[in-house]
Amino acid sequence: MKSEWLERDNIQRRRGISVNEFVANFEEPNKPVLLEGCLDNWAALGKWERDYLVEVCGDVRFSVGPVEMKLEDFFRYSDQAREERPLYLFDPKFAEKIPRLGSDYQVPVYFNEDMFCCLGNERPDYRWIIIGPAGSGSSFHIDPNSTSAWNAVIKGSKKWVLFPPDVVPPGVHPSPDGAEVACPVSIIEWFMNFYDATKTWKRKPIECVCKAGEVIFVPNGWWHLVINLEDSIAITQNFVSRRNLLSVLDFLKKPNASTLVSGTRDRVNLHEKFKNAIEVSFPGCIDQLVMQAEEKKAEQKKLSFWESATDSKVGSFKFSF
Ligand SMILES: O=C(O)CCC(=O)C(=O)O
Repeated sequence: MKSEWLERDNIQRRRGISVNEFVANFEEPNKPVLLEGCLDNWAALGKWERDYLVEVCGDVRFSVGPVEMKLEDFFRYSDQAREERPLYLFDPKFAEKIPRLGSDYQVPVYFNEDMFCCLGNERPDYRWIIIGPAGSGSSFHIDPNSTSAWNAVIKGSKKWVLFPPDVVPPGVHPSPDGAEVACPVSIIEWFMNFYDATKTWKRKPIECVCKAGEVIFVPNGWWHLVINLEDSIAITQNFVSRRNLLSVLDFLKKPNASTLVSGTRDRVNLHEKFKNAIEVSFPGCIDQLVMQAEEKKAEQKKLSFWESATDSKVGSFKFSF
């Protein structure tokens, strides 16, 4: 990575904020934030060194792209990986395979509301252990099923570039239904050929380096690219809260849900199942959110009428009689 690609750091950082502040300032307006100091009680932060992981689960097979590899073999591979697109370990069943790993971390308090929980065993994949050498990472994508996510770095560091939902990153071409995304072949290629273009854009991407002990909140619908600057270990979880429940339900209801919905075998029936499960676990919640959304829309319509009817700069009325 060239140093100029790491210079921009314009994410909002917070330490020790309350859940209400997080919801009001970041989750509700759907804005990314980097949270410091909220993993201080994680056993994983002190323990998840390579030697510990090899001792606990070196012979366990994890998902690495389309194949499964023993963790000790993956580390051996990582040691000599020099290619432009190194393999990346990304496993959604790590805590079921090795419950000890699952109990080495707790969901940060900001993300405790996780409404997919009410689907029990039928919930789509939602948590992953991520391990990769420097240079590995995730090319531009939007997270599945309109979920939001948090990503906690346990070892190493990650460079993030994020664009809001209505700004498609340069060099990225999603298919009309969003099911496929054509991107440059490697992350480095994106930086070499497209990063500079963002310098002249009015709406700059949000960027940061997330270090061990820090967590980034990735709001639903945001495009993001991540590259590991060192050998890294992280945990990520995707979730549904009251703030994105309606957009998740809309997503699951799309006519092409069978191609769009991911992380579960039951792609088509998930909408009905989830809606019914929400009605049982949180009665009246959907109706209340729909009402609030309609009120907000009406309020915005009223506001934009007055903005167009008045000259907002001088505060005077535009009409002449
Ligand atoms: O590579 C990473 O750590 C980012 C993972 C990610 O973007 C995701 O899980 O959606």
